[in-house]
Amino acid sequence: MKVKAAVALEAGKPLSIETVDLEGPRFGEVLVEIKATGVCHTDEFTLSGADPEGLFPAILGHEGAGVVVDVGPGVTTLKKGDHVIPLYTPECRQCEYCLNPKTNLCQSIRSTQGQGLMPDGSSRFSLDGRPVLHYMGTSTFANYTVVPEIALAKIREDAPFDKVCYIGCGVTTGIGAVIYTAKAEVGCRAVVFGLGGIGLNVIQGLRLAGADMIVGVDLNPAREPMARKFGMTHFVNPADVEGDLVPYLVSLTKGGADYTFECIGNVKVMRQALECAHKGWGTSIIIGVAPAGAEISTRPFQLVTGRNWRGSAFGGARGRTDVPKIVDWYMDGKIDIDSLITHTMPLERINDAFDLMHRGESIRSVVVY
Ligand code: NAD
Ligand code: AHE
Ligand code: ZN
Repeated sequence: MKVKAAVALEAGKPLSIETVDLEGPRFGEVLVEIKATGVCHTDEFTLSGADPEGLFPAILGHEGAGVVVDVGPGVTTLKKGDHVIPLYTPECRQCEYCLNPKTNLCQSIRSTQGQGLMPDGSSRFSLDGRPVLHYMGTSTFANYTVVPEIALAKIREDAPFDKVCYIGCGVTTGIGAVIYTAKAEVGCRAVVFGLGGIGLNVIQGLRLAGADMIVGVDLNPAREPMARKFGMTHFVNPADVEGDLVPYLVSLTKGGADYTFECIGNVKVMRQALECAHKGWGTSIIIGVAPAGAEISTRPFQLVTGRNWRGSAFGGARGRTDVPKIVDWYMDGKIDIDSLITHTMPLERINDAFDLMHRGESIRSVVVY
């Protein structure tokens, strides 16, 4: 079939709106009509050329929601008409990783997914007869996409696509990092670095968890009002701090934070986030994605003296199990998604979403098909 897609033809160039060919679903695959998709900083990261796994031409996008249109042979858990959220972290429920309660990183299709291919090693998309690669197994910057059955969460049918698409990445990543990865306790103190589409969800996760102190750190002062609305108790703009930021934050949190979250992708900030975690027990969680070649560093003494350095992908959530529950939290009014969706646009204007992100003017832009 012919589908409308924003194609990343090469790194560092705007997306190109094209009519591309999409083959139907093969064994274990599902054809999904994407109704809405968010634009995450990770899409920008890959488009920029900073992603060591970035491949071109490809159809980016990993924060979508839509409806099942057709299923391939062997598909048993989904049917035409089901509402779904594509999962860049699938959940096969059978691999060594899925069977280990310590991780959400299902590895059953990770290698082909990283090569921009479906599990059988081929692409369903093509343009003028030449293959176009998938991205993160989801490719939601197309109005129809093919996704493996194990990479689709079935969600309730009354949930609005243009809001719950954000649960496909940012909402789950932020809230999940607090609930599933940190397992933050009532009364904890936390510092959140980066108050964008991810960091603000970390803040609402901390509020859900009952944190006593939620410090937000961002260079963009315009982020303060929204962060306060979501539960931030203290705002710190590093540009306004005289001297080193780390001792300032250690003093503000009365000895260091129980939990810190890096939601930027800046390795210098990752070090600051570790070093303002409390001696003896503080845990720092890296969420931000850093460019190819970047490395983190600290004095090993920081770890010897009881700080913990961890990372979180997709908030530690197991998508087919946890995403429908997070959709329920939204529908029950337990979490706010609407306030964070600052811009919506048709696919033809998707490059505006990247411009707004670069200028720090949007929290989340959502493309509605
Ligand atoms: P965003 O652009 O919406 O937000 C980033 C925020 O960081 C902005 O508010 C910006 O002003 C602030 N910032 C930039 N440099 C700073 C600095 N030096 N000090 C303080 N604040 C600074 O991005 P986002 O969509 O929230 O994504 C954040 C990061 O998380 C990205 O690296 C993204 O790729 C990554 N991410 C990771 C996962 C995961 O599963 N681990 C999932 C989604 C996104
Ligand atoms: N491909 C990059 C890393 C990108 C990355 O870390 N992706 C996160 C999700 S970001 C969503 O916005 C993730 O889930 N990582 C786990 C995985 O298996 O990809 C690189 O550096 O190579
Ligand atoms: Zn994302």
